Amino acid sequence: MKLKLAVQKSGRLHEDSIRLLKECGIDINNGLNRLKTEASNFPMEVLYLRDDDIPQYVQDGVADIGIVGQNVLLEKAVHITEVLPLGFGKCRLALAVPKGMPYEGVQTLQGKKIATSYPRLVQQFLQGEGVQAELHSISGSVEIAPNVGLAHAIADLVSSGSTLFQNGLEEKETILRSEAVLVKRGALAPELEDLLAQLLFRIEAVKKAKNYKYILLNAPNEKLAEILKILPGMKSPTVLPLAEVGWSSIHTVVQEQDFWRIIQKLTAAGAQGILVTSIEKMVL
Ligand code: PRT
Ligand code: ZN
Repeated sequence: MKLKLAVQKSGRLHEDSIRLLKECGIDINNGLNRLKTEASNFPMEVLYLRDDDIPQYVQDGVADIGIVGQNVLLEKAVHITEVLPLGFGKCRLALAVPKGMPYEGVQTLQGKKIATSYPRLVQQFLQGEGVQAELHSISGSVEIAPNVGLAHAIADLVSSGSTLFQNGLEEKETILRSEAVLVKRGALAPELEDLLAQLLFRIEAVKKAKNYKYILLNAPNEKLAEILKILPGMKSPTVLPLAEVGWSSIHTVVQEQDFWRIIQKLTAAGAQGILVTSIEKMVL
C-alpha cells in the first residue's frame, strides 16, 4: 500500500513542498511535466494538482493527504482534517480599498462591491461584522478590480504588500492568516495511518531542526561556569577538554530566536572560536 500525497503542480507551494519531502529523506522526481510520480525509498505516490483541487481530491480519496494553503482549505467547504502547519506559504487574506477612500472600519463597506477569489471566507467575515456587501467572485488579478470600476474594494492574499501598493490600494482588515498545512482524509486504513505517522515523525524532526543551531566554542576553564550559565541547551551542554591545558570546548544547541543575544553574551564572557552550524534533523 502506498500513501498518496497531493502537492501543487506548479506555483508558490510547489518548491517548498518538494523540498520538505527531500528533507524528510523521501526521493521523488520533480513533477513539472507529470501527473504523478512514486517515491523511490518510501511507500508514497505524489500527485501533482492545482492547489484549488487538492481539498476535494483528498476528501474523495484520490489522494490520502495533501499540502495546501489554509486559505484554500477553508474556502472549500470540505470535510478533511488539518494535521500540521508546515511553516511556509505564509500570507494573509486582507481587505483593501483604494488609497484615499474614506474608511472608518468594516461598516464603510456596507452595500459596496467587493471583488475576491475567496467569497466564502469574505462573506463569513462580513457577516461576523454585521456588514452586507455585494461580492464579485473573480479568479485572478483581483487587485485591478477597483481601477477598472468593477468593485469598490477587494479581498485578496497579501504577503509583501507590494501588489496592493502598485495598484494604489491600502490594506485595511485581516480576514485570515494562512500558511501551508498538511491535510488528511478523516479516517485512513491502518496501514496508511502508520505511513502517515512515519511521515509526521520525519516532518517534526525537520521542523524542529530548523528552529535550532548547533554551537561549538572554546573557553578558558576559569570562565566555564559563567559561560555555561548563559547557554540554555537542550539538556546539559557537552564540555570536553582541549589539547591546550586550561581550556575546554563546549558543544550545545540553541534556539534560532535566542541566537544573537546568546552569542554576544558568550563573547563578552570570554568565549572564543565560536562555530555555528545548522542542524538537519532533530529527534528529542
Ligand atoms: O495553479 P494553481 O491553481 O495551483 O495556483 P494558484 O495560482 O491558484 O496559486 P499560487 O501558486 O499563486 O499560490 C498558492 C498558495 O500560496 C496560495 O493559496 C497561498 O496559500 C500561498 N501564498 C502565499 C500566496 C501568496 N503568498 C501570495 N502573495 N498566494 C498568492 N499570492 C499572490 C496574491 O494573490 C497577490 O496576487 O501574490 C500577490 C500578492 O503578493 P505581494 O507579495 O505583492 O503582497
Ligand atoms: Zn489555484
